[in-house]
Amino acid sequence: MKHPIQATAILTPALILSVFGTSQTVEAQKPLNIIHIMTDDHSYQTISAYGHALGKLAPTPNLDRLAAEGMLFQRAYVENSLSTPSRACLMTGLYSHQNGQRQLGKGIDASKTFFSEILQQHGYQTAVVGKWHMQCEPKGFDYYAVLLDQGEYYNPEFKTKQSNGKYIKENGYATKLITDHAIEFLQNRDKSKPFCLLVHHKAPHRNWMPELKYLNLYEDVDFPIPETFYDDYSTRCDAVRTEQMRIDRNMTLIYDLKVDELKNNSAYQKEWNIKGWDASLDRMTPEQRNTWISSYKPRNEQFISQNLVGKELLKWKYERYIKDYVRCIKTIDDEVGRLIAYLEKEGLMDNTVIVYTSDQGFYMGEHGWFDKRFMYEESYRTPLIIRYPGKIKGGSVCKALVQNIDYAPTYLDLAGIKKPTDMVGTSLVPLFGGKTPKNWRKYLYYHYYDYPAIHMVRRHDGVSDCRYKLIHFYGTASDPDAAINCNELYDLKTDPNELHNLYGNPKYIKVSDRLQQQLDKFRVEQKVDEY
Ligand code: SGN
Ligand code: CA
Repeated sequence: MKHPIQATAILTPALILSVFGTSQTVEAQKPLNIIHIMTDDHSYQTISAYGHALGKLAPTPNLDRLAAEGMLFQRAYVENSLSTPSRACLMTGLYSHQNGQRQLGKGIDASKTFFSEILQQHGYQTAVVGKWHMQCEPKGFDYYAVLLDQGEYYNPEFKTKQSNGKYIKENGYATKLITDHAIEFLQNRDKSKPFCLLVHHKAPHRNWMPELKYLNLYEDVDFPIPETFYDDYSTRCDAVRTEQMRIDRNMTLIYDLKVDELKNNSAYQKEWNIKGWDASLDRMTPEQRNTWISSYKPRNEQFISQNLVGKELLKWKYERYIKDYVRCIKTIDDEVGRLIAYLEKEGLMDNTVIVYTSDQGFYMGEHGWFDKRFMYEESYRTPLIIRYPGKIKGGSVCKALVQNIDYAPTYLDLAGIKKPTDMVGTSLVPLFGGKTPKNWRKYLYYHYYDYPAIHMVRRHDGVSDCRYKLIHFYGTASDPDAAINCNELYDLKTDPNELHNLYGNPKYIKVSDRLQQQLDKFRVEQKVDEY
C-alpha cells in the first residue's frame, strides 16, 4: 500500500527525513525548490499585474504570468527602504537594528545566521547571483556569482567561488548575465538535492541604463505624470522640504538623463557625477557605445535645441526618466521569462516556488520624486508575487500585511524547518490558502536611518495598519538640516496619495493614539534604541 504522503508530489528534505527516517525511501518524490527573484528598486507601479497606469503602457507579460498562476500581494512592505538594509532583512529575518545593517554603507552583523546557512545545513543546494551588496561575504551558498558593490549595467564584474576573491569583467548586459549565472547554477547543481536560488538583479537601479535593443522602446508612448507630481508638501513635516530626491532639482541631465552632449556646455559642467556618466560609457565596447550614442544623440540634440525651461523641462525630464526605467524593466521581464522557460524545459515548474519582489519600492515621479527611503507608499511598499503550484491558487490576491523580514521564515517553513526562536519575521505560508488567519499581524513597523547621506532623507520610524500610517521624523540640532521631531498621520482609505497629514486633527486623535501605542509597543518589544 502506498504511504499517504507518497501521494503528494512535493516533499521537503526535512519532511522526507521525519516521515520516512531515510531519504532513500522516497527517491521518486520531487523535493521543493525555491527561487527568490529580487530586482533593485522595482516599483509595483511598473508591473502590469498591479494595474497601475504605467504598467498598462509598459506591460510585463512574464511577471503577469507569475501573478496569474500565483498570488499577488497588495500589502507587501519593507522595514527600511534601502538596498543593503533590505537585503539584511531578507537574509536574517530580523529588523535593521537587530541585524546591524541600518544604513547603506555599513552595518551587517555577520555573526547573525542567514537563512541560506540553515537551508544548506538541511540538505539544500544554495546559490545567489547578481547584486549581493552586503558588507560581508556571501554566507551559506554552494554557488555564487555576485556583482561588485552596486554592479554595472554594461560588462559588469562578478566574483565567483572559483575566482579567488577577484572580480572578473564579463561581456554583456547585467540583467542577461545574471540570468546566465542563474541557469548555469541550475544546470550544474547536484540534482539529488533541492535548491534555493536567489536571483538578485541590478536593474532598474539608478541611472537606469537600458539594454541596447530597447533604447528606443516606448519612445512614442506618452506616460502620464502622476497625480501627486506637483505636491506642494504643504501639510507635511520639514523632512520633505530638505530631501534631495526631486526630479526638478536633483535629477541631472547628464548622468541621470543621458544628455551626453551637454558635457561640453559650460553651464552644465558642474552637474553631479559627470565622471560616473563618463565611466559608464567608457566601460562599453566600441560597438556598444556606438549603438548607444547613435540612439540617444538625435533625441538629445532635439531636446537641446528646444531650450526647455520650467514645467516643460520638468515634464521632459520625467518622460526621459520613466522611459529609460521601463526599458530596463522590459529586459527584466524578458529574462524572468527566459528563466521560466528553462524551468519548464527541465520539468521543474511544479515543484519550485517562485517569488518575485524588489529590495524596496521606488518613486516614479510621485510627489515630484525619484529614489525611495520615505515611509510613503511608493517606496515603503514593494511588489510581491508568489507562485506555488498546488498550494496557491492562480490569480489570487493577498491583502494581509507582509514584510521583508518574512522571507527567511517563509523559506525555512517551505523546507519544513522550524525558524530559530530569535527570528522576528513570520512565515507567509499560512496566507497561501487565500484566507488571512485571524491572528495575523495587524501592524507593521518601519525604520529608516541613513542620514546624513545621499538624498538627505531624515531619519524616521513609524507604524502602519491596513488603513492608517503614523510617521515620526527625528533628529538633533547637530544634524545638517537642524533638529526635527515631527509626526504625520495618513488615512490611506480617504487619501491614498498621502497628501493630507492628519496628525493633530481632533477628529483623528483616537486613531493617532492607537497607532502611537502600537509604535511605542514595537519600540519596547523589539528594543529599538533610537527614535
Ligand atoms: C546610489 C545612488 C542613489 C541611491 C543609492 C542607494 N546614486 O548611491 O541614488 O539612493 O545608491 O540605492 S548612484 O548615482 O550611485 O546610482 S540602493 O538601491 O542601493 O539602496
Ligand atoms: Ca535598491
